[in-house]
Amino acid sequence: MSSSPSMESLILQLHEISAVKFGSFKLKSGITSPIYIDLRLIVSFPSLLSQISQTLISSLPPTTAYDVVCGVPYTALPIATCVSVSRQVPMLMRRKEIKDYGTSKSIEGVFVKDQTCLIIEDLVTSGTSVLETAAPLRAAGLVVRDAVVLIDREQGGRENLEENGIKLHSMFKLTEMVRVLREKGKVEEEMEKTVAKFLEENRHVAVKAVERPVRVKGLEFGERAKLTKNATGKRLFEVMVQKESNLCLAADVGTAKELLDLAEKVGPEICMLKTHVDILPDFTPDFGSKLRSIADKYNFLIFEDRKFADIGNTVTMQYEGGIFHILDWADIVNAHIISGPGIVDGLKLKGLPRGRGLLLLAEMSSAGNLATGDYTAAAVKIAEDHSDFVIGFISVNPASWPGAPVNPALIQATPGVQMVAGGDALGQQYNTPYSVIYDRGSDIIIVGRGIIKAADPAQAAREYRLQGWDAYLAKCI
Ligand code: 5BU
Repeated sequence: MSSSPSMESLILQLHEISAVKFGSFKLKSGITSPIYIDLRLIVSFPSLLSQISQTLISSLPPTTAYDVVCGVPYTALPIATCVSVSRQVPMLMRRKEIKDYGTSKSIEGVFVKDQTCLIIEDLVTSGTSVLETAAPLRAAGLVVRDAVVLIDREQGGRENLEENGIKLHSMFKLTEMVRVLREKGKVEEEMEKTVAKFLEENRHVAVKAVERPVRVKGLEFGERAKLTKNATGKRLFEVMVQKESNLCLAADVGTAKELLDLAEKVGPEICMLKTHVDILPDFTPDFGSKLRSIADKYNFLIFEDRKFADIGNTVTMQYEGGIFHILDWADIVNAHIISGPGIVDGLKLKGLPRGRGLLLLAEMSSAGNLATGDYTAAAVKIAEDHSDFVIGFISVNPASWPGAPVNPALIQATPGVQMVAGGDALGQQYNTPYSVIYDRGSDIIIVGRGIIKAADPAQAAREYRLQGWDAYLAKCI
């Protein structure tokens, strides 16, 4: 197949500016490659950048329809910008990091649900970065069907994207590029053969890297509901199935009024709402009944994150009495096991007759916490011994526990979740919804600031719900 003169000229220019190099290069994956492509350089050559952008977009089949474009950060951002400006198509930007302040949005720009977004990328190897950009776009309600790329390294990206419903269009393939450079006398025939051999040997390496690990098919929530002995645990599984939601909102807002307003907005998206009732300065005795009626309206459970930690006798009083009367309105509470199994007996005494459920803190999300190893194992043992009342765990990486997965009747709920991994200034550690549910074996994502601080918490909750649920579905396949 011969390349057009304009394509040949682009390839020669890329070689000219050393965006394409031959030799021996260690790639991020650890593989040594005879060819290295660095398209970040093109920002320094505006005329080339403009030509590339024009040729790229013209290389799409004329039937490709799109309302907006989005470049994969960072190298493709200037290319997408040029396309947007020259074609007068609006652009979106996907954040790689989400700010802890301001809007906390993962997608910047204006769009409406069901618009079609074309993804623009510089180089595709396995397709992972395109998928990482497609996920939040899709979670926000956009349709992603096509991705256009400057160079396809022919290492499985096309097939991988196809499997995920994305058609890959490339301006040229790596082998074509090397052939043109050889024909123009820029590389020796020997090097062309070396590159061809390298591609042949590594054709599927990249795909393997993004393939899901082989794992035992996860039991569906509906099946697990039948296994649990506790009425609240059963209900939680059922609500998750009914609402297609494994999202728990951590409603850590400043006042009871704000909390109730937020519950109204986010209610349709969540299976559970988590409170810290002792942070509400305007708490009144009717708080519980008000929240309860919102929970009934939108079909979610209430989880007071009280983290009981005392001896059995004391916690019975803390659970039932005081100002908050937690037992009256919270479906679920949680407890540390530092004081031993007596704490479960104490809480059970009050909670079980009311049909309530308990989560045990088997792990924590904060840096340097001590809930690890034998402590986690002790939580599992106590849960098994009290499975009439204990409905599951607060956990971080239950897939790593000895004997994992543990009893499927027990639910795993994980805090420390945001769209982008990272942390806050006080030791909180974040993982993404996908890694929490799929890789780390949890069931429920607990999200606070990722939703509360968003400009539109209901929309953000929807994004988290879709991501969490997609990851759960992937686990069931
Ligand atoms: P964030 O804003 O998404 O970081 O809020 C996390 C919530 O989960 C917050 O209410 C914490 O008190 C809660 N949490 C946690 O972050 N880590 C833990 O190990 C446990 C609870 Br237990």
